[in-house]
Amino acid sequence: MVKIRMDIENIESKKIKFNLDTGFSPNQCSKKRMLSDMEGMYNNIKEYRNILQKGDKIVYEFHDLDINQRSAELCYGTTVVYPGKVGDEYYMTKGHFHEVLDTAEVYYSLKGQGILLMENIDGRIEIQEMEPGDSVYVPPGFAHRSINISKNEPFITFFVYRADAGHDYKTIENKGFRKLVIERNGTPTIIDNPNWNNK
Ligand code: M6P
Ligand code: ZN
Repeated sequence: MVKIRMDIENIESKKIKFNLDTGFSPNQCSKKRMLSDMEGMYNNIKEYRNILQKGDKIVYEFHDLDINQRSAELCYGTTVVYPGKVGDEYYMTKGHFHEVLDTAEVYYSLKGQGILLMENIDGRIEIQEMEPGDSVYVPPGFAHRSINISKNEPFITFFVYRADAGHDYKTIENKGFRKLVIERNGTPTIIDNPNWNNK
């Protein structure tokens, strides 16, 4: 690599390395979501409690670089969703709308097999399967959830969104997504959420 001497003080650009294999950045801490943080997210509550009783587990972790939350700036990072299921439902992120609803997000998949589940406030559902090298554009107004459908490897994505977008979890916490992604006969299957909006 060319060593360029830059004698500019207080440079504003950032260069951050994300390991292509693990998705992690050697010098950034990651936020962790444990199974105990996913109360009410899984359809099979009995199985959720059974697993939790045997000990908490990490479901996913992500770098969400704290950039100034201004509309002119971008927030970006990586998410690692581990392989696993609660009953027949795959490990997944909580899922959220953006507080600034009319903002988009881009995902780029580095590893694993995943599904990006999206839903807007009118109930329009979009589903994109992702494998390494795929990018998906989440349009403004859509809630989004990353789901790991791999058998035994993490689903790793790089993401970027408008830095002031914010995260609105309440709608998903209260209603859930209209669709669930489960494993049926060994195959990832999309089904209607039998408990949608009746928590
Ligand atoms: C995504 C990004 C982040 C998000 C993270 C965890 O990669 O959209 O903004 O925080 O995954 O997902 P969630 O916030 O739904 O738990
Ligand atoms: Zn988002």
